[in-house]
Amino acid sequence: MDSATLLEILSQPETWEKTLMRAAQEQWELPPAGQTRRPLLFVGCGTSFYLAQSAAASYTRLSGHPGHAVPSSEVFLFAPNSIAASEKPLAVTISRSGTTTETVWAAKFMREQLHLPVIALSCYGDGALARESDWRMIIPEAQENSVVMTRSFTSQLLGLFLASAAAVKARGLIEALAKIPDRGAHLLNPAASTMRGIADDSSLDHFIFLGHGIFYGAANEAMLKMKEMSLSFSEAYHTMEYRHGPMSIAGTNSLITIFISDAGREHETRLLGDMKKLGARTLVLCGNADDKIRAHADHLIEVGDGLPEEARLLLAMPMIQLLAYHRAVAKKLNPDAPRHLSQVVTL
Ligand code: F1P
Repeated sequence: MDSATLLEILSQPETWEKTLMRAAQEQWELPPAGQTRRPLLFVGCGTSFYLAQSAAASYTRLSGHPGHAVPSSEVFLFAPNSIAASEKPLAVTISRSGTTTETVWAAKFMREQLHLPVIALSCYGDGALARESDWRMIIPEAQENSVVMTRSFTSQLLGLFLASAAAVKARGLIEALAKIPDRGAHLLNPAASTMRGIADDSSLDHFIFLGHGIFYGAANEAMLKMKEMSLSFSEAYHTMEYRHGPMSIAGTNSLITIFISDAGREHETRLLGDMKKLGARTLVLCGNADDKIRAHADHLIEVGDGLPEEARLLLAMPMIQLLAYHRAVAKKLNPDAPRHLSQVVTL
């Protein structure tokens, strides 16, 4: 029987198409239409927290207002450290299930104790989180049978990118995001064989994911996918942070994956060369490569020239999900039943 996780990974282009339609029909905006533009606090757990990190970085760039991301537990336990009394952010709580205890607690705390308005982003409109919110962005098409989040990560993040772009009428970004279902469908098959080749290389047992800006959340999510699905030793850092200590354990058994950004491209390319000198192998995820990138990339995925970072991030994530999936299969693990994990964490 086909793996639910693999089917859901491969269904992403179709799910993105449905998300685009829903966002347009329901006219999603961040902040919601009629609300003043203001700081946003993105809140979630696990994959949903890493989704929050990328969404927050994109919101800050697009809106010119601060977007911050915090794990749900930091809200109801450490609000004075994470929500300045002077700031009255609008909260965006993110949860595929809509029932994760910590995120529901965070929503209740922000509404009842801090008197903050709360948006719920979920794949389920009937969960406790939806009931604890003032606005709802629900993407039922991204629901999953699997434990690990794949299409729910990219589709919910797409929804947030679209809503942030709609609020500031960033037409270029909206048009670029409208292209990702078709582009993604063309990328998946050729990239799958590249990812399977890396996954089957048993000389690699240490996976580092590096990203700046909106790609830092993606690097964290990539790290988590490798852990959850394939029980691999994986790490994630801001790209240029890697030199400041963590590279001490890089070696010939390491695969260093870099999400190439716009502003950091030159520095990221130089770091690639430096990491090759340590004997590490490299996987580069970029819009389009140049000769310098090609010189240092052992494996290269080009998702498309001229695309904004948000589109590139969404197109790159299925590749990482496939890497984690195929590494699990190579290790004779079942990605549909990850060790110690359940689909929802309830306390
Ligand atoms: C969040 C989460 C996932 C994790 C696992 C358990 O779920 O922690 O990130 O991969 O599936 O649940 P949710 O709040 O987004 O439903």
